[in-house]
Amino acid sequence: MIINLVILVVLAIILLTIWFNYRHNDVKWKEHEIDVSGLRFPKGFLWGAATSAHQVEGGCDRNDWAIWERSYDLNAYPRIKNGQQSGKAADHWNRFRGDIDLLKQIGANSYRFSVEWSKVCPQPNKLNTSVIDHYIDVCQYLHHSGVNPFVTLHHFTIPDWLYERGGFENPDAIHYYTDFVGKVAETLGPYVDYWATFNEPVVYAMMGWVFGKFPPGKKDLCLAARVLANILQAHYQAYHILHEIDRSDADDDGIPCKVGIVKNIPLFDPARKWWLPDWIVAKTLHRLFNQSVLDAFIAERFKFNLWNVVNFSQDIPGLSNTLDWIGLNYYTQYLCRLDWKSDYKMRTYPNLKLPQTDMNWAIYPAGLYRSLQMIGSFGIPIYITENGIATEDSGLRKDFILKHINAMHEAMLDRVDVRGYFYWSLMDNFEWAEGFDKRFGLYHVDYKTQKRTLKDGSEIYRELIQSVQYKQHD
Ligand code: GCO
Repeated sequence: MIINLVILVVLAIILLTIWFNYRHNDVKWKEHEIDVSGLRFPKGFLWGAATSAHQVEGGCDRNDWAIWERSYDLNAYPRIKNGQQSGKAADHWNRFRGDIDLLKQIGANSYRFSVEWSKVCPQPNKLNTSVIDHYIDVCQYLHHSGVNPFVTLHHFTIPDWLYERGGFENPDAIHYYTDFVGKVAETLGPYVDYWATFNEPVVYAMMGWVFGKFPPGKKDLCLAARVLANILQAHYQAYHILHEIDRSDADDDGIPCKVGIVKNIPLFDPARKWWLPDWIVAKTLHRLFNQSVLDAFIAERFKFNLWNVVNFSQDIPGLSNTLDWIGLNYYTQYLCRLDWKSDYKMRTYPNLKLPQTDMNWAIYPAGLYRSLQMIGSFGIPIYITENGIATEDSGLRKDFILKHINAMHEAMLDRVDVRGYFYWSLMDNFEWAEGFDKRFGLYHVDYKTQKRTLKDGSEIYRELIQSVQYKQHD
């Protein structure tokens, strides 16, 4: 009897492992034979670069990050590498015209940037009109340059007064956020059609409430779940507010307002494909990081579960009708294994057989194809809102750009509806807890002089934008 049971269990394990391997979608194509001039894109495809206010503007001294950058952990180490502070950053606040010219020089037709909540609302429900005037200037200069604005409303930072009130842990944040969104929609609506409500909610919640690397530096999965649920509620409300207020069609395409959310999709794969526990870890992390939020937009219920640590479920009625598009940030793949000594018994690490970026992220272009396939099932337009590399190596940057754009093109050939690609980032900037040392920019920034220089490895992006062909009809 016992022997039969053991045989049955072993058989089940083998069959399940075979099934996972069979279903695993590992794509391959000839990456070394990419012919840029052979790539075809739909007319109106958006080519651009992305930034976020805190990382580039400078003078963001009234938000949670300003507090975080000046604080220390329990071992008296500064929160940011080498005790760096964002300070003037890339001085984009003052240099935005020159920076938009840089976008033009590479042939981009769109720019993803964020408005800094703490500058727009220095106090609860108060609008700083001179700050809004600044963003209107940015939008007008973009318009004059033929560059489409793509505005992110929350890119990781919150005002210091909201931080003191518990940030997104506190459901009051929903009301403060939607008040801010309404004010921005009223003032920038005439210039902007594309709105991203939140950037990478899961990264935000994990880094701030699980890994303790971003403010508020907590380690509590249950709080992370609460933060995410509040963010999804806030997204739902912001979607309707934006549609109600922004009725002016800035780019003359007949649609005045297009609202989406930006989701980072890291790929989680088993370190050992023949070992079922690694598959289970990979699937568990995928469910936690990727599916939890994506599924909420289908099921109208946000579920966040991990072993017996967190078991969260909240209905969000109406959520399924609140995406006009979805933004994909794609950077890398993680290999996963069961590890009794690690937190939550799971360990992830980069595939060292692949080339690595300065962030120690493995370069895995096929992952872009796979994540596009994954969100392609939503059946709504997709924008790649971030994809890029931190490296000092020109060859690696060139290769990265070429292979990822090729992977995107492959997905489009397989009928995934991609409408735009934004390289992260336009220029070097403040990489959060990593400080200024990790250089993602297309343009190198000399922080002493603020001089920008196009990197050799970025030339390919300019060449590509200028040489790809456009389809007349789909
Ligand atoms: C994020 C953000 C960006 C980062 C970029 C590189 O994903 O953390 O959207 O602000 O700078 O992704 O890490």
